[in-house]
Amino acid sequence: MPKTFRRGILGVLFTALSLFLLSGCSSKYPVLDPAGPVAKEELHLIELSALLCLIVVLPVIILLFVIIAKYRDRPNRKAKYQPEWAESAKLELIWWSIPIIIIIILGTFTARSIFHLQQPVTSASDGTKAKAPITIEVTSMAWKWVFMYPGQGVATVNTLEIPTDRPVQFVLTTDGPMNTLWIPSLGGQEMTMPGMAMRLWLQADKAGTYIGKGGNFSGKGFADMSFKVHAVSQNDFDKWVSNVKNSSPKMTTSTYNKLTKHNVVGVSTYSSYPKSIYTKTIEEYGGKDMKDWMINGTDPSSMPSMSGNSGM
Ligand SMILES: [Cu+2]
Repeated sequence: MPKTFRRGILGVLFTALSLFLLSGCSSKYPVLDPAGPVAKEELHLIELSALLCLIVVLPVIILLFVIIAKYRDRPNRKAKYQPEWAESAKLELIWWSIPIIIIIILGTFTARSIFHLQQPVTSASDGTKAKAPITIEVTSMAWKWVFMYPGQGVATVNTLEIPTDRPVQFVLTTDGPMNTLWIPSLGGQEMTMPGMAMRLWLQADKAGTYIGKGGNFSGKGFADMSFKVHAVSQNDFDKWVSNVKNSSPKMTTSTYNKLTKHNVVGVSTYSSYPKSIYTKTIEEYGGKDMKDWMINGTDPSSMPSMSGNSGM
């Protein structure tokens, strides 16, 4: 290879590497810049699996070059030529035991986190005990998001307001195609499925505006199913609620039915909504045949305990 050509390749590689490293954990990559305890715990899992992968990836890449250098056929080759070589108990032991150990470590930590995240976070960002959770009922539609606040009595479309430092229990269903609710800054996604009330605990430590979106392709208007999440202090949240109550129109059953039509709409807020509409939607799609805890959307205590305790 001519020297200038080689230098050119090195230059390109170096630029690419520095761009990658210097871009850091900006808000362009919300998963790498967690704004709450759930996303933080999930980021730790991502980091752990990346590190464990390196245990395999690094030696493989190094060995590739070592083997090319050592075994290539050239005049002064010192390595033995062994075309009949087939088996080595020692090597087998190495390349079976390492992945098994990696899987055990990864499996243990992943299972621990999964069970842990089935429960609300118990402490606020300053280490004090977390406030009582707030429940938000989420309905994905073609192609919009409807959020209902049973505790506050208000509803929104394509915009989400949450208090900081307080666990949010999302209850998820769909009145249209399946989707997933995803707020990458706050944590991983959970499915919205007809006839079911799925649950997702999230919490924002920092006030700010985060991106929310659907993570599961649901047809033509899917790309427009993104919304802004405004995480604000409890005070500002209360102000927002009373503001919506005083100045926004009511969501009637006919408003709701119009929303279920296949179209893309903007942001709107409602001072009230038909109380039973969420449960009705779940029942309509077969929820009435499900077990109680799947449709009884507003009561977190009705969910079967998966971890047995929250001390993990
Ligand atoms: Cu499912």
